[in-house]
Amino acid sequence: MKTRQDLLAEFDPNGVGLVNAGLYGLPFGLEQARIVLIPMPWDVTVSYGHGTARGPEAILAASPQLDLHIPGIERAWELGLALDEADAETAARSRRLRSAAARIIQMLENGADATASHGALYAEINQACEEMSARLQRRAGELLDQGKVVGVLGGDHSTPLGLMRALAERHEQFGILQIDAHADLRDAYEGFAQSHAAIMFNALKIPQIHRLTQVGVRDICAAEAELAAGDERIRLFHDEEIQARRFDGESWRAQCERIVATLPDKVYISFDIDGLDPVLCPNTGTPVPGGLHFNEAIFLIEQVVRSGRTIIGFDLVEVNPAADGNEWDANVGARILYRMACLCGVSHDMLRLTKADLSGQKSGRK
Ligand SMILES: [Mn+2]
Repeated sequence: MKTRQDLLAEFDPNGVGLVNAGLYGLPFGLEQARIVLIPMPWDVTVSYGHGTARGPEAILAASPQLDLHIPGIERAWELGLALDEADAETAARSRRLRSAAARIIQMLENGADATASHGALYAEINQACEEMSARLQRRAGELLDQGKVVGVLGGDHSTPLGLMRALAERHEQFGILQIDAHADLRDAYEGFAQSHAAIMFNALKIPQIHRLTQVGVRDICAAEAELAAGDERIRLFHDEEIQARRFDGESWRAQCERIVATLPDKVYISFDIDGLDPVLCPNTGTPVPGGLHFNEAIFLIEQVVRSGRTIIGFDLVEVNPAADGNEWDANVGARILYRMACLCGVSHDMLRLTKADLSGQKSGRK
């Protein structure tokens, strides 16, 4: 079997990204990979625009477009990043249950009590969601036990719960940094226990998760705001407050320092693409005006890494390819994913940051 070094010796990072090569045109298989991304083509409980189940394949297709060089990260392409094979059962179930769920969501939107009349269908969907999470938990556990760092590529925001659970079996405590337009703190949504809008409510049931830091939230219901205010594990950085502080002259760096200070040493990053300005994700399921810009999000993650914290896992969710084949959403998603994976690699000393931190402050990171 070829090693990662063998493959790198043959690899030209300046070459044309081959469309039939792996993710980003990289040569690594699972054996050589140090970071493995598990695709989760699943969007059963999506309430508004659907299609995020096609996110992983769209990001894979858009990924050879990227240049692999990242200014300030030494030989980033050497990280060893690979995409796991999609679980065919997950994709098939999502397709089948998605249309059933859409029917009952439409009934709810028309004022009918579908939870009463369609109890059996709800039970089937809720069970399928639980099984989806259990399958991911098993697969992520296998990869973690092989020494890989694992990321999830959704799919909707319900998909990474199984990875969080697998990490909780292996780490005593960790925190989540969530970049998202929504708080996702609903106690079930539209009758679905594992709704995309309930992911952080469900994550907080995992005892090992003792901090949830939310950034960019700007669409939040009263019950979620009450929960966020009353749960001492939650730190909410509302998008409007972030912008207002900037209008008043507080730098993004200073804000990032306050955000990073809320996080423990081990950090899981849950990146909902709708946390960004919708200009960068026009087709995402539930877009909201406002949000972070690309470089602000990357800078925030970089500050997490520079602080010496370790990114123990991550996800990118809710990337929704346009129905007309426009690659923009997937292009942005592919870039966020690559940068996040490489910064995760830096936090594990797999890669090295070479650019100076312009603040001049010493960082915990070599
Ligand atoms: Mn979300």
